[in-house]
Amino acid sequence: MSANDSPRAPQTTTHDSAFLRACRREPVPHTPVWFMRQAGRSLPEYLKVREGIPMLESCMRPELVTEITLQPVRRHKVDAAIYFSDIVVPLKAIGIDLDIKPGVGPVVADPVRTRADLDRLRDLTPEDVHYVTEAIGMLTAELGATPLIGFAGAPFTLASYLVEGGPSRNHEHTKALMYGDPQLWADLLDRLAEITSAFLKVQIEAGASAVQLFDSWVGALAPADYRRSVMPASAKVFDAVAGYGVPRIHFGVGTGELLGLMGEAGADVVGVDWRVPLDEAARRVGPGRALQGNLDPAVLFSTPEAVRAKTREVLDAAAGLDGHIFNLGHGVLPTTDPDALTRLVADVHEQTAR
Ligand code: 1CP
Repeated sequence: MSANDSPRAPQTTTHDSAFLRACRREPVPHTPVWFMRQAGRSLPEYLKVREGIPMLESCMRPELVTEITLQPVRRHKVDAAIYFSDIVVPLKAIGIDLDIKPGVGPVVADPVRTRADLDRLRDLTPEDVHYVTEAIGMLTAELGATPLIGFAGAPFTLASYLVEGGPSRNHEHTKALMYGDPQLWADLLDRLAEITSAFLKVQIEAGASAVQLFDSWVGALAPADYRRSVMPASAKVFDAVAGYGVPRIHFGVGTGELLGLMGEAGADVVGVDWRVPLDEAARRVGPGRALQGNLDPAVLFSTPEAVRAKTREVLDAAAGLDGHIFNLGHGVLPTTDPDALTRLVADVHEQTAR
């Protein structure tokens, strides 16, 4: 079966898909579902095709990217595909010396901490990421009516990896720079906003039907610091791609206190982690935005009955929303049973069929 002849197939075009309709806050035949980090992670078919190929290299092989992106669509019948890549791919593409270390994450050889370091962050051109354009061309041909979500890391989250040199719990070097040299920090985030905007444009022009900005670690900030030191750069990215008319999704973890500001930053859809119920999140985000979320990914380790009950809670909290895309509150955890994800998609579709 190809990715697009889903059993529930009254959708005939990508534009009319449940996912894009929900992003636009239009009526839907069922609540659409996809999962952050659905591509890769736990799937045995993913581990098989990745065998012996380093992560960053796999992101540069269009056939492999196409296969990995399609795997969860085939298996789980999710309502959208997410392009297989990583948030550090555009940084690698402009020549930053970094690697993705198994079991660790992105590691940057020479952290970016001075004004001279900023010069290493040159503009991204479409030629730098020609493999992305090729892979998206192949993917949209295979996906039929199933939308493809492109993505990028948000300026703050990218800055955190660049300044720390790798994954960080407390973001101490990042915050030291943000508070200690506000002008250098602002210039760094502005550069990253330009690179991120260019990377999202490549994906949209190649055929992505929506884009998500991952600001995974921005929940480490207080609202006043977010507003002053981060929001302008994220808003610049949303502005840069506004003209394409594709939905823009904005996601972070631990962002309960930031949801109002994230609503203001300009996205069409705000992603919510599991800590804030969606009805309360809607009050914080304000009108005119769809919401995406927010089942705790750890719930999937519980019994099928418990998963169903927690799913019902999410759907009940979302009942009055103007636009809901079902997702987890953060990415699929690496040891998640793939069957639990397949059951979850079927359950949400069944419970919300209109
Ligand atoms: O969603 C998908 O299925 C597409 C694939 C995808 C996405 C959207 C990958 C593949 N990475 C990402 C985004 C990403 N990368 C984010 C934002 C999403 C999130 O919060 O989960 C972040 C923070 C990263 C950085 C990163 N890359 C980490 C986290 C490290 C940390 O700071 O804790 C890790 C472990 C990676 C490596 C990575 N990215 C993707 C895969 C499949 C892997 C593992 C590869 C390997 O080790 O071989």
